[in-house]
Amino acid sequence: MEQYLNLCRHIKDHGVMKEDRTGTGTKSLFGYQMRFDLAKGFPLLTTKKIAFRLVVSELLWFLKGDTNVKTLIEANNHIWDEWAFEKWVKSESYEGPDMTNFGIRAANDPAFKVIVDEQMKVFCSNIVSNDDFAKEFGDLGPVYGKQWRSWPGKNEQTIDQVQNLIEQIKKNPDSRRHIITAWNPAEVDDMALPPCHTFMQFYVVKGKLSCQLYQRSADVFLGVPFNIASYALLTHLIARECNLEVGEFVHTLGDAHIYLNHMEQVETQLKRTPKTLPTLLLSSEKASIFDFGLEDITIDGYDPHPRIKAPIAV
Ligand code: UFP
Repeated sequence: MEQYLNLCRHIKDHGVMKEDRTGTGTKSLFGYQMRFDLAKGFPLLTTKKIAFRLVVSELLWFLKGDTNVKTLIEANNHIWDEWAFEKWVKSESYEGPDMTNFGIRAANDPAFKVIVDEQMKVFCSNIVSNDDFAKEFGDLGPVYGKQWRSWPGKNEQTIDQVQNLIEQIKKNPDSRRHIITAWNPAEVDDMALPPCHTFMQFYVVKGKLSCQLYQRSADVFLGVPFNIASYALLTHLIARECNLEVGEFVHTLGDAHIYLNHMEQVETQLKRTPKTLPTLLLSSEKASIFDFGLEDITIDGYDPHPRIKAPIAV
């Protein structure tokens, strides 16, 4: 994963200070590309521990077409909580302490973070125990799952981009139109977070499937290692379904940034030496990508350096 460490170094050395929506501040640059040969091991970062089970449960959630955090929270995956929580604390139903700009305030004020964490616990337990609450506040709007599996088409019909992609890769591998897009301009404003990984293209040559992702906005410390693992896994799943070997994952970034409150963590990571990449194991029993469950996807030989904590910019 030298590619990833090179990206961190490149932003450190050549990035420019840039203000951002969250008020945190970043060092940023525009346009960068990494390539990962998936035959040479699964690209799960080894210079800090990544919770692979979270990558798996999120990807399966996308693939099922789900857009409600309830499923994720039930799988003990809390990566989308902040986005749903924000909707709740801004609503009339919310009666707790003031949560205006809770993300940046919690990052700068440990006492306030305790209060946010308490409210977040209340939120998560409401989501799990109360179906009406989950329907109203758990839904993130038409985010990835909706656009991937049921993009609103003509005459009230929906388009299943994932199913279509698989069919086309099987029928017409040489096509240059193997595309899935999550960026739906008509619906972006209704999403809790406009898609960061916006557009992917697949490519088949010599029996190998490659995938290129265009990511419009990339939180290099927290988001990117996760995004690499997620798309590498998606490429493996689709390759398996189409009887192909895996080729490369090509990761193209738009605004590639390191948040200023992640700089120290990045330095820690740059001092570490990468280890051997793990291997992905997929159950041979499931016929279709849509049938995969958490237990069918595991990683072998993952021996990373310890976890590094960092606040998420909301
Ligand atoms: N972000 C990622 N990867 C993701 C994801 C979010 O890096 O998969 F969902 C980061 C990028 C950015 C923030 O720092 O989240 C989104 O903010 P904005 O919409 O202002 O780009």
